[in-house]
Amino acid sequence: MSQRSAHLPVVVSDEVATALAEKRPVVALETTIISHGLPFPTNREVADLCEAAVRASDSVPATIGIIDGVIHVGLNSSQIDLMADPLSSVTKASTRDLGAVVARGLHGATTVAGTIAIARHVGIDVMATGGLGGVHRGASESFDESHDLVALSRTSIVVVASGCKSILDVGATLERLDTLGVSIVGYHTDNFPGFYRHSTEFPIDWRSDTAADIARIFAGHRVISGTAVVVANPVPRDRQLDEALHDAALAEGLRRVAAGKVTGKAVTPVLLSAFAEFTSGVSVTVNTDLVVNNSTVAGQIAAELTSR
Ligand code: PSU
Ligand code: MN
Repeated sequence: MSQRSAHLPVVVSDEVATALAEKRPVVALETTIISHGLPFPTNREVADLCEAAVRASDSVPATIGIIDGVIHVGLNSSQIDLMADPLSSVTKASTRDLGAVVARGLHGATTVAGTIAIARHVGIDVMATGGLGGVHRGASESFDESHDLVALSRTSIVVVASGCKSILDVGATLERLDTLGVSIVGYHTDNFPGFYRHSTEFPIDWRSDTAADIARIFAGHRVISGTAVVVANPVPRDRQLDEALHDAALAEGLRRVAAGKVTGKAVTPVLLSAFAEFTSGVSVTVNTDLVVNNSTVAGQIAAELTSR
């Protein structure tokens, strides 16, 4: 248990607190993917699979979420049950929401932005997620860009992700990451991954084939820049979503968003659930595979960082 500010209650589990104190590797995991990104009961299984993957890489998982207005770093099993239960009322919490969720005593599932803010606050250097938020299609009209982008620009942390979600405008998202000075390193790839798809048409400048190399890059990067290093780890080709099915599901999702006049933080969950329905759950399997792989790689990078 650690309390850094009376105004923002943060409870770090004993296991995570001990690991951090002993400078052993820790990986932060988010909860929006559990509460708002994947359907029940798969979401609950994925939470366990990600933690197990981090452990298999000799690191300690720290799943982050807010319960009754208290931020927890290292949720226990029954707390993760609550996050996964569609009947519990869990607010999607980006950085801007943290103060309000805490002040109101609510439950909150943290996004990439919310998770890295908390992770940095307690001294965690690595996070794993599925796909980053980014610039939405049609953003020149809607102005819909994920706060994840800005959060990555001001948080010194490694985030392992399978690119940004393919529901987004990938090219515009990459341009924005460039503007914001966020570093991108392809893991075993020269192209930016396409979330449900192994790769996009967009090349990236830096490629790395080992966790030790990524740890070296971040160790230097963090000295001179306060931005994140995004490790872009693609889903294996033989596990990716079929391209035609992907494009048809995306068209259906975008149709639903337009027809329902969906805006703000509901857009991404509506698109992901449209994919799940339209693909009869295949997209959920792909999302599971990629986030578990990302957890494995994050654990390896965290282990390399602490052994430096
Ligand atoms: N990766 C997934 N599924 C998700 C997310 C990431 O595989 O649901 C979540 C993350 O929490 C990310 C959020 O920060 O989606 C982006 O939401 P928005 O576009 O509203 O910023
Ligand atoms: Mn948005």
